[in-house]
Amino acid sequence: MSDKKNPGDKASLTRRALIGGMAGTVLTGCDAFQESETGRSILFSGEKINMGLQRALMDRDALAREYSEAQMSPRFRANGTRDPGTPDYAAHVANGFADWRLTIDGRVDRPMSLSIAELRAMPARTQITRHDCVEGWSAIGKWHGPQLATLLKAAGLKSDARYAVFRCADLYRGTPYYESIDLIDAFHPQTILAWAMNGEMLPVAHGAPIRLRVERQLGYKHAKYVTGIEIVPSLKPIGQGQGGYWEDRIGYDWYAGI
Ligand SMILES: Nc1nc2c(c(=O)[nH]1)N[C@H]1C(S)=C(S)[C@@H](COP(=O)(O)O)O[C@H]1N2
Ligand SMILES: [Mo]
Repeated sequence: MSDKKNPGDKASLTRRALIGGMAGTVLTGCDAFQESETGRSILFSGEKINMGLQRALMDRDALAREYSEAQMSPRFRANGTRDPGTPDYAAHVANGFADWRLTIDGRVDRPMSLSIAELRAMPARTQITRHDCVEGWSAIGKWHGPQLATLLKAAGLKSDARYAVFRCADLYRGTPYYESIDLIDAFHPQTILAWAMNGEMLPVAHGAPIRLRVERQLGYKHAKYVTGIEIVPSLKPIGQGQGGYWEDRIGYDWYAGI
């Protein structure tokens, strides 16, 4: 069911194991975080290091809880955009997303453009997790797709890479939806680009043909209808600078960890 022997066992995912798996080709999430201005000021500001905060930060590689098939919600609500509804998107639906491309560019060594067939051919992870929307509902569903880490390792991050920005095909109230995460979440083993949900092709309402699952974060971070991933050194020039559609509009927290 999953590529981890025991996905619920936090001890099976030590920070060492996570870093070891990265083969030193890219900065690790934590190293990158500590090197970023924010990271350094949070971790090392003031006379005393706040050990509680530091421990909480270091725990960000812990796995989100995974559930059994029996625990899956009989109904999983769709929220936000339920169909991008543009002529362009309708054409993609009509031909089964055969021409959909996922681009990976920005601060990478090898910019990529992948078809859905190519994404479906990649090694994938399956996980049954609980989605928590900030509006106060939750649902447990099964997600399947390649780990984002696999794609980012293939693209190769440049040393100033700090965030992954997700571009979406839908306009929500006239503006393209977008979201962003840091490299700790980008390389988290449960961060996947899901192309299947509950054992079937990802439905339009839930973000077909691909959507982000970033299981340690609230629902609005889980970008649907993803067309591009841009690797950036800073979020300031993106949108209005707050890192996401709702962050820019109504001040939702950029870091929505759960
Ligand atoms: N592109 C895009 N992604 C999005 C949204 C959206 O409106 N557009 N809504 C977000 C919110 S608030 C939630 S709770 C989840 C809902 O995912 P679901 O429709 O699969 O339940 O998607 C998130 N990702
Ligand atoms: Mo949400």
